[in-house]
Amino acid sequence: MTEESKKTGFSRRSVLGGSALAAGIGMVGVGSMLPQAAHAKANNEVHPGDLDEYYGFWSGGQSGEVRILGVPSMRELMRIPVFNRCSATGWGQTNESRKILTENMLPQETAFWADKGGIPTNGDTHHPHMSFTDGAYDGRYVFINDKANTRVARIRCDIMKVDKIISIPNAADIHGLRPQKYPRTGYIFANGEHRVPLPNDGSVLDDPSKYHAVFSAIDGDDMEVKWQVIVDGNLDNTDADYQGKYAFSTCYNSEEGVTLAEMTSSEQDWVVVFDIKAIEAGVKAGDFKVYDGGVPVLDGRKGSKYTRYIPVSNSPHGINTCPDGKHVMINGKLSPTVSVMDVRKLPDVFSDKIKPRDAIVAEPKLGLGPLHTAFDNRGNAYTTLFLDSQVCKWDIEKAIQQYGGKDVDPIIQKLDVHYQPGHNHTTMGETKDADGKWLISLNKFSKDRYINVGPLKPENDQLIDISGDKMKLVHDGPTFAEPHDCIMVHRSLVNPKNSYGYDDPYFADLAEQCKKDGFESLDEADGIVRDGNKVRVYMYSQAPSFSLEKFTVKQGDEVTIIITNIDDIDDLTHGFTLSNYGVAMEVPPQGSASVTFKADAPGVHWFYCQWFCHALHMEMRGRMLVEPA
Ligand code: RUQ
Ligand code: CUA
Repeated sequence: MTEESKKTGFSRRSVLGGSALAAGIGMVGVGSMLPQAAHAKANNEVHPGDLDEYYGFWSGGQSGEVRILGVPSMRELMRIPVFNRCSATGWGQTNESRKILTENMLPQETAFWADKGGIPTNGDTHHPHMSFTDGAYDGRYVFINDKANTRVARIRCDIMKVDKIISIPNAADIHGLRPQKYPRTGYIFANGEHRVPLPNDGSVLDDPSKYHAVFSAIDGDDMEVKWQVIVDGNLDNTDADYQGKYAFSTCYNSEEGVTLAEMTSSEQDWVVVFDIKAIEAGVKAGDFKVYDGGVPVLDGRKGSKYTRYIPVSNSPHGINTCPDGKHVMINGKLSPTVSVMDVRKLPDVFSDKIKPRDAIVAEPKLGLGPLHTAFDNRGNAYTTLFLDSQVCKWDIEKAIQQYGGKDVDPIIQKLDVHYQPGHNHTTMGETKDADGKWLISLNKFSKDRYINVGPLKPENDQLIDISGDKMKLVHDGPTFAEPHDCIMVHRSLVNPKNSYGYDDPYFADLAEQCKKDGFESLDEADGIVRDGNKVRVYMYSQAPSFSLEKFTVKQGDEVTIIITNIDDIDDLTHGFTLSNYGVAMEVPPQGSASVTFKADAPGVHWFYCQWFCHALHMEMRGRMLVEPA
């Protein structure tokens, strides 16, 4: 029983365990009897008109997007389309987004997608992380992985849109992703989780002994993969130190198996530590091979000078660097323990002065299914227990003392969460500026916490007040599939613009084309340019009208619509929807958007603005007249 449940004499498990009892008192009754909810102090309330203190960047999991939530209100503020198609904004359809989605594909991907719409329309985002300078968030970018199609994307935080997407060669299925924290980002470290042949061209198929997992270092400034390292085992989650020397990844498949039974057969797996300086020297010295994408690939398998393998219990999962800059928590998953690695011992591990296992300085037994650990600024760690459906708060120093033989208990409190937490996060807790105010538990199941919406239930992200001695659950927040992970960044560090500005690099191609077509600038471009069967239609929009009330094209023309929004007041987005052509896009303030399609349906087609922008918004429309061929 937890602290809370002791007070009232029943536990959540005993209530929910008896379905007859639950049915008898009704779910509303159960909810209102939950002790934490009853005693929650409502300092998470953000009153109407008041602003949140933190930006939360939530991954959207298999929805392929990133979401911005306000914390502590937990209001969803925005969705940033990344690897998905977005009906509202035209992401995946506009020429600008399609360029970003395709320009850094590998040649074989371009060929593969050519007859499938040109781009994958799904993604699986897990780990959003902001760029760092000197161990602190710097507000420039958020990076995110795509496990489904082996990509990494970058979001510009001044406009909250993706500006780069790259495909990672040689690796398969990017899972763990973290930026370098020091001196700056710098590298984005990305784990290819699944082992595949290298090259994966069909010459090797059902021979897993010839498969590899590959670790990648991407330059966050130019978004190019600078080097890769082949490892033994596989790569799950990753993190970096606060010194700029090492990165480390968990491996749950040291067995190098391809079935569940094989992958879980051994009692021990490991964490692989990468020596960044040694790898950079290896690249300089030419100690690599090149497979795909022109990237240097170093051999970091056992015995290599670039890596060390630190044994930990079977199937570790999350890895989290503590804001103290010294400790790294390796979450046991199948083991009830968290292994604490001291980064100060790593130089001795690499020089073979001590055994790899000697870098472990504590291993508290916390409960069943530890997956991820978060931190406050008072020396405490918070670990999710997936199987126990709890968050465990524990004292790092006491865990180290206990490992040294002292009779102390590091566990401070276990709080029930609902249900099965994966990641958890504290405000600013993944930086040296951890502030110990809020903890989010990203629970994989909501079960009975909300009115029933059918067989597919939302996930449940719970907000926990950690500012006092005890954790207090204060809010349940349903989310759609499936925020794996989030970060919470103080609002003082993020400074988005209210409008783009016509000279934004986002519109560079359009600006160039509009000059070639004889217009002064995008905000003045208005008219039709015919170039064979290619027609470019320029217009600008100002509430409540488009500068063109109609335009005429011929059936079969390839039409490009280029629209610039010249409204210069805040929060005045227009849209362009072309009816019965499947065309829709966002036209942002002081910015442009373009889309290209084939005018193959003759007749009258209304285009209209789909952002309610004005009292005469309904009248903000015009006609495309398509002459039959
Ligand atoms: S992993 S639930 Cu994709 Cu971040 Cu741990
Ligand atoms: Cu512009 Cu509605």
